[in-house]
Amino acid sequence: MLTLYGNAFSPFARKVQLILEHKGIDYEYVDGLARDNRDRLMKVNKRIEVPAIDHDGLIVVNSADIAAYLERVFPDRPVYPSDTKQWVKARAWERCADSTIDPILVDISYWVWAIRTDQIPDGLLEAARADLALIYDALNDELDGQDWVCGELSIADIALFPHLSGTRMLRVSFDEAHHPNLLAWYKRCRDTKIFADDMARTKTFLSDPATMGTVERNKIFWRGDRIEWILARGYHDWFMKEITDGRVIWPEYGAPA
Ligand SMILES: N[C@@H](CCC(=O)N[C@@H](CS)C(=O)NCC(=O)O)C(=O)O
Repeated sequence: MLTLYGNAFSPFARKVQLILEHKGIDYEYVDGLARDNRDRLMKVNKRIEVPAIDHDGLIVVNSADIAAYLERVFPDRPVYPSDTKQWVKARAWERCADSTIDPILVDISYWVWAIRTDQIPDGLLEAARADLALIYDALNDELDGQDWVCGELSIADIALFPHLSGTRMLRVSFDEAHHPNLLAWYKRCRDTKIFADDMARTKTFLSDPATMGTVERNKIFWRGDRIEWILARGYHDWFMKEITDGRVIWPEYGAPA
């Protein structure tokens, strides 16, 4: 039996769920970020982060490690390209989604879903747009003449889609006229069952006040790359105030079990 500790709002958990769906692997689903499941999640991941999987008692955490594990144990319908150059490229885009796009989008998302009385700090949205524009340009070039980022559908598409599907709501979407290949790719994803199902799950989660009520929305969970981006863009005073105002949740630490 394989259990996924996921969350329909987490791009990392969505990435893993997309891989499970792509490979046709049966799994049980637990919303790991629902308050009631916090203790259960902590038992499998000391950082209290989703995604995590429990596969017949073997625990794997961190989306890239889970993706590598699933590819190893369930090699059918691969998500990593067999060609070495394409493999390197696919890993690079997965890493870009995980550690460059995610921090930018998550750091500007707090004024959309968290319970706050303040406004987004001046210039933060513009900084996000400028940094994302470089990525959109590169992705648009990558997609020139091909349907998927690395030729065949791969981890690159699977890692990028959950992030890019949120950019319109956050008002930092790519420019459709300037990025036609990216637009065509995005439409192609939406027409592909695993991505359509993923979007439907997230939409249902966000539109249901009952599920939104199960997650922490007063304090914000901060970690590595998301702190790096907010500091690199000069918002250290704002961030310090978040800490001193007691609005920060830090990950827990522990050795691999
Ligand atoms: N490096 C991790 C990052 C996972 C991560 O950031 N998870 C977030 C959700 S997107 C989380 O569980 N945060 C805990 C919380 O919000 O309470 C991975 O790739 O799996």
